[in-house]
Amino acid sequence: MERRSVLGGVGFGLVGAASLLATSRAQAQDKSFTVALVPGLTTDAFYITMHRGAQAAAKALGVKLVFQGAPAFNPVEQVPVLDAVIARRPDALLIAPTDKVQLIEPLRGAFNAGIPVITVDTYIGTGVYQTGSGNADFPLSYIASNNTLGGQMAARALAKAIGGKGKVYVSNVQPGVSTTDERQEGFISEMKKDYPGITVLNTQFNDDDANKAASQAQSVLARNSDLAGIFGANLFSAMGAANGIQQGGSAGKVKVVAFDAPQTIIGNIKSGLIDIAIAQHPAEIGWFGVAAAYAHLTGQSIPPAIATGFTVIDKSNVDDADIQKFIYTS
Ligand code: T6T
Repeated sequence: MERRSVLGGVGFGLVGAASLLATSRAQAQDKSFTVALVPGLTTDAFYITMHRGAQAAAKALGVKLVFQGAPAFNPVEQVPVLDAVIARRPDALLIAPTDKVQLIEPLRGAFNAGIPVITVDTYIGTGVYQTGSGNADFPLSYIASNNTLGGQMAARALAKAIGGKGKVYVSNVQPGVSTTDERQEGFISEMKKDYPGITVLNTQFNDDDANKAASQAQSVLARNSDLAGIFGANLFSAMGAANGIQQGGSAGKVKVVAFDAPQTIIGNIKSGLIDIAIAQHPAEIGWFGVAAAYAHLTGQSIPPAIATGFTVIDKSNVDDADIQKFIYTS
């Protein structure tokens, strides 16, 4: 009798525990978090790959992920998208701000609405957050490549490709974008420091338009028949510069170092049009973005900066199996 009642008790306990588990799972589901990811633009393989990494983390953590962005990389188109996202009151916001100054006030709107903000890829202000100083330290964390270092790496690669002498220039997006500003600064300072035989011509700004970057490459080439190399500071700048050089009949003669690694750039490395690509790890940025948001939403502390890595791709490793995961998804 005694024994039966004990067993009965255990049985009841198991049933009770199971229903408790089910209830807490239901409650957890009720509380499942929505994280919004606002990219620099939606059709860029870099942000598409970032989205893929974010989706993987969201799936693992049971987070609902919303991906909403503008069709072009500029504040005029990004801010209305951001406002619409804020109106939907996500539990946290991941965003790649398209201008380090112009996005401060729109993002303060999210902060004032109680939405935790984490910037991915690009930053606002100085990118140094949670310091208690300045007008743009309210985001919780900045998750990105070390872009100054990336620019320095590009300078060394281009200097090597052109034998340490000649004229080069940076093909860039537009001033005010934290990532590409830092790549340019890193590139120019490294050239000045270590390569006295290299002349860096004026930067050409293309508004993230590969066609514009291509015609600029042809114009610079027309003015400087001895042009030795170009640093394409992002995906569209690099693709455009390489096309311009090809159209100008100088493929292989003018060396191109690319930031970013979509399929097209990989193809250009194989054909010899581009010498080196510095691949960022956008999936890693997206993954850590969602993980950091989730950590914060569940009461953990998160670091104010998380640096993700690079993989340098050239002809020697472009077909290696372990390189393939760093090629961006289209
Ligand atoms: O290079 C990336 C990104 O890091 C940058 O902020 C903007 O351009 C890209 O999205 C590539 O197009």
